[in-house]
Amino acid sequence: MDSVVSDAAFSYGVTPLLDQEGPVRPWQTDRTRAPIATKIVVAGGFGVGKTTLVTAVSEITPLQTEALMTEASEETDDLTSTPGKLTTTVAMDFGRLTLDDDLVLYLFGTPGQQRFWFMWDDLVRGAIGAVVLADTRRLKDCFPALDYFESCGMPYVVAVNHFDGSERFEPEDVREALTIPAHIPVMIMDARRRISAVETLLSLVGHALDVTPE
Ligand SMILES: Nc1nc2c(ncn2[C@@H]2O[C@H](COP(=O)(O)OP(=O)(O)O)[C@@H](O)[C@H]2O)c(=O)[nH]1
Ligand SMILES: [Mg+2]
Repeated sequence: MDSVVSDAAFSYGVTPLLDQEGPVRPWQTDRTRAPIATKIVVAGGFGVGKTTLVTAVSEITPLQTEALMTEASEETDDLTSTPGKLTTTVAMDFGRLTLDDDLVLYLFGTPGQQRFWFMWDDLVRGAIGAVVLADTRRLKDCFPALDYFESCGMPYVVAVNHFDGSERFEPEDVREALTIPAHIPVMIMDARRRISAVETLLSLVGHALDVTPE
C-alpha cells in the first residue's frame, strides 16, 4: 500500500485493510464520505458471460466459485455455443465496482444452472436490480431469469452479450423476440470489455432509480 493512502487512513482512525487488493477507494479511508452501497444481480443462462462480466468490471479480484466441468455435467450443461468453456460457476460470482467515488456496486452473478435455483431468493434479497444477459443464439435461455424478475417486481435491464461469429441484432429485434416491455432498457454489449460492461451497469442503476424513486 502506498504511504500517502495509509497516512490518510490513519489520520481518520480507519484501519486500512492490509491485504486489500486493487486501488484503495476514497470511501474506504475517509469516514466523512458515506458510500452508497448497492447490490446488483447478474443473471442469464449457462455460458452467457456472467462470470466474464463480473471479472471485467471488478476492482477486487472477483470471488469465483468455478469448478472444472467434468463429463458428469454433459447432460445438463449445454456447451454447443461455448465449446471452449472449461469451468462453470457452482455457487456465484462476486465482484465490486466503485463509480463516481462513492457509489459502490456489489455484483452477484447467479449460477446459471437450473439445479442451483434454490439459491436465487437469497441471492437477490436487497438487490436494486438485475442485468439479464442474453445470447442471441439461444435467447430462450434467459426466459427463466426474465420471468423471475418480472414476477418479483425487481427492476432489470436486458444486455445482449454479443459473441464473435453470432449474427448481430438490433436491440429492438431482441426486445420483440423476448417481448420485453417498452420501458425496460435493452442493449447490445460485450461482457469482456470493461467499458461496455460498466455502461450496462450504469443503465441498470439509472433504470432502477427511475422505477423505484426514493
Ligand atoms: N467471443 C466471446 N466470448 C465470450 C464473451 N463473453 C464470454 N465469452 C466466453 O464464453 C464462455 C462463457 O462465459 P462465462 O462468463 O463463463 O459464462 P457464465 O456461465 O454466464 O458465467 C467463456 O469461455 C468466455 O470466455 C463474448 O462477449 N464474446
Ligand atoms: Mg459463470
